[in-house]
Amino acid sequence: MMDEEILRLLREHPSVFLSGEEISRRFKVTRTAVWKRVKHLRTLGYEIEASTRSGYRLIRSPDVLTPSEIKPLLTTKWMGRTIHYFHTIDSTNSKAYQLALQGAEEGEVVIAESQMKGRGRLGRHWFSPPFLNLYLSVILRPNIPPYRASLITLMAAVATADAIQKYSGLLPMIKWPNDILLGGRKVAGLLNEIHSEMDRIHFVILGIGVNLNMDGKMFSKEIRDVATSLKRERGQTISRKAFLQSLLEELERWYAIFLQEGSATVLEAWRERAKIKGKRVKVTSFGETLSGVAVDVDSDGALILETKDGRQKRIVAGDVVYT
Ligand code: BTX
Repeated sequence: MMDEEILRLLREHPSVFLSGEEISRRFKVTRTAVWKRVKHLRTLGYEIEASTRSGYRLIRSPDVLTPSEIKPLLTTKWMGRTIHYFHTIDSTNSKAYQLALQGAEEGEVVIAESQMKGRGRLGRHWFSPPFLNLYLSVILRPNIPPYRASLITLMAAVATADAIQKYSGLLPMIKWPNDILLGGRKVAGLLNEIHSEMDRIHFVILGIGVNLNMDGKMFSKEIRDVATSLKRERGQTISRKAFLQSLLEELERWYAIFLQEGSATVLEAWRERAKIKGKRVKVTSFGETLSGVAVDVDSDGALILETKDGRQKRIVAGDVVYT
């Protein structure tokens, strides 16, 4: 807590030194205690100039996703205004789920620098090394029936793809239902979990993982050929803070569009990014694998597949491979 307060004070006076005495007076602690906090902040990557005569001055902040780093950058009205930040956590989705059960509000966000048990769909693992990427979960409380919840996944995929494009100039594609690809490789994944009754959603946890600064060799062997990062594609280090700001902005914008205009605008943007119509695909859904041609997604976000015998199948969940 005191670290955050000291940082706030130093940020408020970017071009002058603040004396140790002044800081210690403000927080009613000794000058030695202030010096200890400064040393600690330095270990976190804050570059703080210290002079025995003049005091302390903040030179540069590290690219960490703490609330005090993120909040001044936020342009959103409500999304991400409350941030639950963790250095390490099992899974941001699990934490957000717990918080939502305890009454956390729509727009509260859980962010972690790394995840020990980052989750993909169907019990799969999401590779989540520290300080390189983005792992976040947003709590939403949409007033829609549960059968329409997969539209939230589509909405979030569009928002994530837009944030990537706006930030990097690269052109991401969406693969049904939840992969964001750059150059055919997965740069981001979405895991949405809902808590609902038969006809009412209590909340949706929108889990988003975006690979930002991982280099090729940092990916585990299993995913090296199928995964990528923005840095890998763009050849430049990405500011995680700036990207997060962009992502929250796009999520807030697309969620508002979804709530106000219904699914049509979201689906149009999704189709434009997915270009799925006419693609030959193999879909695995609930243990069954089907081959055919993708026709479209319907108004609830389900995939419509035309099988060899000319019949159309509606698939609500599954994995797609292009063939
Ligand atoms: P998915 O089931 O579609 O994808 C998981 C598969 O993707 C894995 O089996 C592996 O092959 C591959 N993979 C694993 N890690 C990565 C990675 N970092 N980059 C690219 N490919 C990878 C996708 O599930 C949903 C992922 C959501 C992750 C977010 S992070 C924040 C939130 N918290 C949490 O626990 N999960 C979500």
